[in-house]
Amino acid sequence: MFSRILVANRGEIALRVIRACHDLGIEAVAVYSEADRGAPYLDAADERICIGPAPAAESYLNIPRLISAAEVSDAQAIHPGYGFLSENAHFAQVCRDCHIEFIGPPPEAMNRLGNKNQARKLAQSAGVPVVPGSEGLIEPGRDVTALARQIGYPVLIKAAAGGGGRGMRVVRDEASLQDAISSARQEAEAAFKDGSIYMEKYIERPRHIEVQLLGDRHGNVIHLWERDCSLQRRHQKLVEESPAPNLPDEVRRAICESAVRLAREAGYYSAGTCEFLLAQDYSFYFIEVNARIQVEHPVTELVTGVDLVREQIRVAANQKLRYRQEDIVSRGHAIEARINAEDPAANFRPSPGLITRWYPPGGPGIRLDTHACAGYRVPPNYDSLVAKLLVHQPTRDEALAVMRRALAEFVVEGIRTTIPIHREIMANEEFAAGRVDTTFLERTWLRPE
Ligand code: MV4
Repeated sequence: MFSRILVANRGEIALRVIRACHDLGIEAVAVYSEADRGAPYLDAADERICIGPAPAAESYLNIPRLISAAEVSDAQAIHPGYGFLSENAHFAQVCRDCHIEFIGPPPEAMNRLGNKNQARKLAQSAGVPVVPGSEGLIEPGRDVTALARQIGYPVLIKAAAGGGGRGMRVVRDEASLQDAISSARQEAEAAFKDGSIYMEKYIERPRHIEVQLLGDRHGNVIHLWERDCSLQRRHQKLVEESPAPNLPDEVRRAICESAVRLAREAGYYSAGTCEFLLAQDYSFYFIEVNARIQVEHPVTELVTGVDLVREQIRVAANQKLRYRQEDIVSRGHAIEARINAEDPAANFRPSPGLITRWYPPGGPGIRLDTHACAGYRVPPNYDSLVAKLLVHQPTRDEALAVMRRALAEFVVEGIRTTIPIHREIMANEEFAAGRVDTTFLERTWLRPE
């Protein structure tokens, strides 16, 4: 087992990894940019190394600086957290070449799953449902009219180099197909310097269901059930929960077992998440794999009792999984609300600055993963997440009630946060009934962009 791990990230996930290291008796080396100098969470680490100025390219994304920090601090492994370099296959390879263990999946699996077309083919060979579509890119000159008829309207034109919903176009009838194809190609070329596009059946008002995976380096892969992440704003998740409400058990099992088949096919290990679209008729379709620990991993930790970050470290140290699939039982209901330094009343404009008052909730069944406190200055340079408020209760109704109480207690001054919109969401009857799909927020609250 490692004696020292370098945590190549910042904020709440850096603190989360530091805690997992300490729970395993491992020393943690934190890195920080000038924008994070003096941040209180850094005091939790055993050593702190400044890796550069505020811009991420010169600090948290700077591979030579991270490798140097690991070498000067004698760290045997690096945990990338999420975001930054967490899904960068080149970084994972550089760690391997420098004999520093990368705590995450192998670069080969990252490459296989990072390419949309390869991932789709892997899914098909693993018997995992994919959205009916063009089976690859739409090359100029292809008979798109026949293709759209074969798929069936409405169809969705997607930019191959896009992601997070960028460069998508819904086409509901043949008359508007050609214009949509050419404008989608132009937009993709302008936005991504790559005009490649493909076509899929458009799934109306889908839910976003994702499956937590955990694999070791001895061929064992298990799932840790699903999370419903449908409540999003512009492809940024705001609320996640498990189990997914109103999901029949046989569908739940089918989705989770599909994810395990795909992970095996990809030779995946460490923690990862398989994302699916769930249609209104409960048919489901693979969309992508997130080859990293995710922001919302505590939702799964609460309902299964498994410490995912600690298991990632054990897997990286070549240990076999301590769990068999039958050991993973989901108990109760967990909900996470992402507390971002943003102002919902100002179209979620970022709201960095000094936190002058911080009164967090507590009590039975509440978990608050945060690096913030009174006196902490939220820097403007990075993502706006300042805390994850989680509730775990025997039933969803009880989890909702405790979440409402926790949000009512939570006082933050000096910056604006998403607490007010979470209070409204948790009071919304559609949400309370578990009838939320990915269009919920824009239909219920948000002005169209
Ligand atoms: C779709 C879709 C409907 N039909 N594909 C958006 C980002 C990318 N991860 C996949 N996305 C979608 N792909 C087909 N064929 C609807 C979405 C989508 C979405 C998916 C998951 C979570 C939130 C979303 C918000 C808007 C659209």
